[in-house]
Amino acid sequence: MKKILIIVCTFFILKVYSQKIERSLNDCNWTFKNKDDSLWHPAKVPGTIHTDLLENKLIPDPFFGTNEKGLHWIDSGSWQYQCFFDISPNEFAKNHIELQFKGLDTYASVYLNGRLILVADNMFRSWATDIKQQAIPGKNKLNIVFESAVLKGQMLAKKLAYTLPGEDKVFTRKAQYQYGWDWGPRFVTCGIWQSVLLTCWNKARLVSIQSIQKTLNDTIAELQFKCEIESDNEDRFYIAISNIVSSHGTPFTKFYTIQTKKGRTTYSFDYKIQKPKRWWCNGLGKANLYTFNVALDDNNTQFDSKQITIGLRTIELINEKDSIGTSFYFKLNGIPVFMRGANYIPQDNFIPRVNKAAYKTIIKNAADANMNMLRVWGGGIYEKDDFYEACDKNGILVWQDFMFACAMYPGDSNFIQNVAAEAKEQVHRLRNHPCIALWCGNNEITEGWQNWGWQKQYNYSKKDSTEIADNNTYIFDHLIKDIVINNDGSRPYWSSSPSIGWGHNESYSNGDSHYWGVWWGMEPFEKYTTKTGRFVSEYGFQGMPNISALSKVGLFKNNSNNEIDSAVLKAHQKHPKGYETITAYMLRDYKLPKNNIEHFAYISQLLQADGMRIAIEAHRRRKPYCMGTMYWQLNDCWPVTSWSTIDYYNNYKASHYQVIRSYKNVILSVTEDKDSIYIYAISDQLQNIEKAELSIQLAKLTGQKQWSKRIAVKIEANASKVIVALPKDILKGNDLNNLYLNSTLTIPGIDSIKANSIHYFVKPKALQLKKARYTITENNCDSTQCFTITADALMKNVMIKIDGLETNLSDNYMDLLPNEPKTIYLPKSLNVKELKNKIKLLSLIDTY
Ligand code: BMA
Repeated sequence: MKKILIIVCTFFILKVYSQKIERSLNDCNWTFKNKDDSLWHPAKVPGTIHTDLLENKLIPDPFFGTNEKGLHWIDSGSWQYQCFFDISPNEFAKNHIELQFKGLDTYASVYLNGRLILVADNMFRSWATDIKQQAIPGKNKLNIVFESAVLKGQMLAKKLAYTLPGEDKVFTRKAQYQYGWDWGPRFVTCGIWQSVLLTCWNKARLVSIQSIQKTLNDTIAELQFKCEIESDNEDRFYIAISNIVSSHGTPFTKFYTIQTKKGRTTYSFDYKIQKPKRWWCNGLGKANLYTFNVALDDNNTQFDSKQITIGLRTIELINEKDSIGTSFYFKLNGIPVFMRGANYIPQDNFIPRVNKAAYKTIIKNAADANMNMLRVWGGGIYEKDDFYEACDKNGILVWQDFMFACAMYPGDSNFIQNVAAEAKEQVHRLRNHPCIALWCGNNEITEGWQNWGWQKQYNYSKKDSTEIADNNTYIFDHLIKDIVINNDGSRPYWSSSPSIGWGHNESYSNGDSHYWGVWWGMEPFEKYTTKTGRFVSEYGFQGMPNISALSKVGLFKNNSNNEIDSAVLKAHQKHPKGYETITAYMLRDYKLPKNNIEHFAYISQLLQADGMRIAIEAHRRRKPYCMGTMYWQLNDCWPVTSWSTIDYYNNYKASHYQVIRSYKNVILSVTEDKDSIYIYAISDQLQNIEKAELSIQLAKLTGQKQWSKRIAVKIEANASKVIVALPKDILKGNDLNNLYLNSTLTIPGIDSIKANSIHYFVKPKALQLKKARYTITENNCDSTQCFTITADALMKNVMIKIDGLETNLSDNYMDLLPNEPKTIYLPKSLNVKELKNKIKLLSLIDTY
């Protein structure tokens, strides 16, 4: 008996002795102070210096009013963080005690019990060090000193004989938008921006797992798992790989034996999945995912385990010479897919405030808007895991920029080594995600260097100019490209977006294009129809945030500042000519509202929505010439007037409702020339619609039908086609200012409308709108909450507001046709009966 007990105890002790212990040090009562102060204050990890100062009421809200200006002192200081944590006897007994910082922003010196253990200089890398030598059993003191990135940038810049475009910030590997952007304030923050982990382990551990898809067809997926294992000695272990998602068949484990070497070695294991379910992007099918558990064992003990989630799909970028120029489109699982998406920027200036729920919400919003791709733009951050997990689940492909934007970067060896380590780490972290579709070297560096007049502005000598160009060519055409090829190899690499600037005609026939003739070039929206690239990865127009967002940051604090030229409004517009540009475009299409900021904000949103509609429809009509439309920009990092379609508080602007409509799988789009009206059906569906009915009606704004027609049509799969061309004779005898054309596509036997388009023949300001009478009725709509609005004349751009409530609705800012009821759905959690009296409508005529 005693013997058995000894064996059991030894086994148990051995097992405990061997198992890895991993825990977070986020909650070990962190404190912070200015380096020159003596008083410590409570801090949050992950966090930033700005949010810690705010929580301790040491600064006002950085986003409120004009506060930004008064807070720049923070970025020139040095800040210190500190915490005490215990190391238990069990932890201390391990051979390895590793301290890992998932993210330090940016220039940090880390001390453990007074000894320097780590120096960090890149926000985009994680930092780990073994502290076995410096740690003590019991209480340990961890101290981190952050130096000013602004001062560090200045110091590094001085080492160069010339100034680089982008100036001091380009020397610092930290989110470039923190230095201010044309939609973002300048808060060059610092802090422990991601989690801190303590890992204690013995004998061996799993460092990383890469899943490589060797073969994929309907019967089989052949995978290879590459596991990097760190081992103290030559030893024998088992690797157990289990498919743990029961919806993909019985969970099943495969065992492999390995003989380790001392140090880090990568081992490969083959794994087969029968009848694989492919991962599809939103709109084309289910985003099927497979989760695997990988365990490292010997006969008795599990030393380590990790989970990875993958999707089985092929992704290709088709970038080939053709009769037009050079194509740029993606094939997913062998099928050319038109990308409908947006550019994404960080959701806050202070990233640690963005939690998992916020990531889920924004990606759900993108999926609900019928998007299938987002571009993670190069002036922000490589997003957190939560972002990519949400994209994997929602079928949102990701165009991933490396974090370089609108500037030229240095080429000294420290910088290059730092960038190489960063790129490698990020490719390793993200390469298992099925959502990642493309790696892109940077945003607008080729474009900037060739077209923005930098050579003249900075008066470079020939030698300096060549050096700057060569350094950047090296970074983006060699260094990062090779890292992608060697560490991923399954996705395409594109060195700079766009490859050609919008001032050159070739940009419309080659590669991806950023078309900024509208907005920056003051060209009319109609230019979107002619200046269409092969894949338009940026274009956009500003719209103000909802007035509720602006009041949160103090717009209506006192009555005197509720005008367009108030200091608060100016502070929340970062484009040098933002409001001027909005006003100039407004005058073209709308009547300028008189001294009413609420109306001005509303019309600015309509204008933005018009721009989005015109551009998206133009791009989609040109399919397959054009195979992608990604507007600038999905979201905001603070409350601001910007190109975003969703404001900082997650309110949809009019443009976002428009995007939802314009990004549907099947849409109708109407164009005119001198003699004819063309109705296009654009389908991204993979199946033909053999029998559909198109009903077309010409009516007065008050509803009197002038002309109508019904025809049977076929909608071709994955194509854009004119399904009807009507002679303009049908307009004869009508006043175009009092007319609309309503086209509706239905499928016999199915109740709901497949696609719809309302077309006007004049600008909104010329429409002879009449004040409509309307009713709002509660509806019986099964398990959801809804109400129906019916108006007796056309109501242009009805903005539904529910007093005291901020919520996104199933539709808003839409045109209501005379006597055609429109049902609006609310989130289930709301009660329409209670809210009915609070529903208010504003339409265009109310602003006259
Ligand atoms: C694009 C972006 C950003 C900028 C936007 C609007 O080109 O890459 O640099 O915010 O234009 O100006």
